[in-house]
Amino acid sequence: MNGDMFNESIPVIMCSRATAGYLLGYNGNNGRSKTASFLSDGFLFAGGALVAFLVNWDEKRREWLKQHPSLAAGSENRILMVTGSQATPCKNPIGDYLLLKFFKNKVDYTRRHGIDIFYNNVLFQPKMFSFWAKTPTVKAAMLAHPEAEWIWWVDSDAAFTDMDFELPLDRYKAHNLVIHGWPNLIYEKQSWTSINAGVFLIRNCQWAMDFMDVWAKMGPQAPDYDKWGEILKTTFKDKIFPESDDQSGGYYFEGYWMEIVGKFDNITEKYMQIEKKEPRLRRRHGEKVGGSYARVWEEYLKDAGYGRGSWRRPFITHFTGCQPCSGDHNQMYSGQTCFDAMQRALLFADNQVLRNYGFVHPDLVDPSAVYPVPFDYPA
Ligand SMILES: [Mn+2]
Repeated sequence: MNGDMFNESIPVIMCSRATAGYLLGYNGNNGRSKTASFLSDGFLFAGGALVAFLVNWDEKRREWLKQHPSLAAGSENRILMVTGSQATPCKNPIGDYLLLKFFKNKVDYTRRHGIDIFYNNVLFQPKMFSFWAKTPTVKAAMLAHPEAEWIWWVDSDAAFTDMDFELPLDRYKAHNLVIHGWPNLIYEKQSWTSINAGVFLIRNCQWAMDFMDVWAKMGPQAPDYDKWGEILKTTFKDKIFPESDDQSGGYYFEGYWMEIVGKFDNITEKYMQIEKKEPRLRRRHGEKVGGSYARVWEEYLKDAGYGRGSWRRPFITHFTGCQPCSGDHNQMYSGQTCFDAMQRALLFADNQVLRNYGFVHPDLVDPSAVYPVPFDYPA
């Protein structure tokens, strides 16, 4: 890796070897208190803000895991979900209502899959607002959670619409970053303007730390904005796994809501037909054992395909352009269209959750209407 690339053009005003930082605070079995400085590489001013930087994170993380064996077990597949929204009330009068429902949706998904979640409501780097707020948050989350191998950023305006689906982590073994839609961006347009990083999965490692810095510098204000396509192509190619629903075998790593929401009723109907045929899928079961039922589902979903044209539940539906909090939605569609679509997606997801509790929304329009369902529904 070319280390210089990350340093050139950062206006370094002050660079100190800070002694304060992240402490292991480890008490060894021998009774002697061993306290090692964990994040001791320093701070620098970049773009007018104080930024922590560190090196050798991979070694430090490995050491930390060695000292916390109970957390080391299973760490290779452990995910921390990170999401967030603004510190102040939404301008859109129903914005906070929507954000709560979107957050509930993520809490439902993560609870079902044993994933921890961090919801950030402040800017970790004051000059980095909106999209750029993600990178300092993700970096901080990496340090706060050495036990997690992956950080999974999911935008506040993205909803899980398949509560069973799990990330195929084995496909990403050789990669550090999984993001939607890059083949096209990297190989044809080499452009960052149209990037949609509403959902990405990034490994908790030094490469990712450095990448976050590079990424943060690619803001629209960056002088070397155009260079990034080329840099990515040559340097990061093998590190990045581009998930695209255009590729065979792809799925909605994140899907655009306008292509999805019209299909919910059909999908519900398809799944209902399968449930009527298969008694195993009608059995009321504990949330924590949903995985074994998901595997039964897969037997029936084999023919459904993935992504566009599939009748499989879309994994994540991203409401790009709807701006639920500010209400400044894309003028291509009305605010009501956005609201209805978000409501439908959230209720579509909630129906999958409520089933374990013995309830169902009769339609995807009214969030307050629920019916109790008998055991063995919908036999
Ligand atoms: Mn978004």
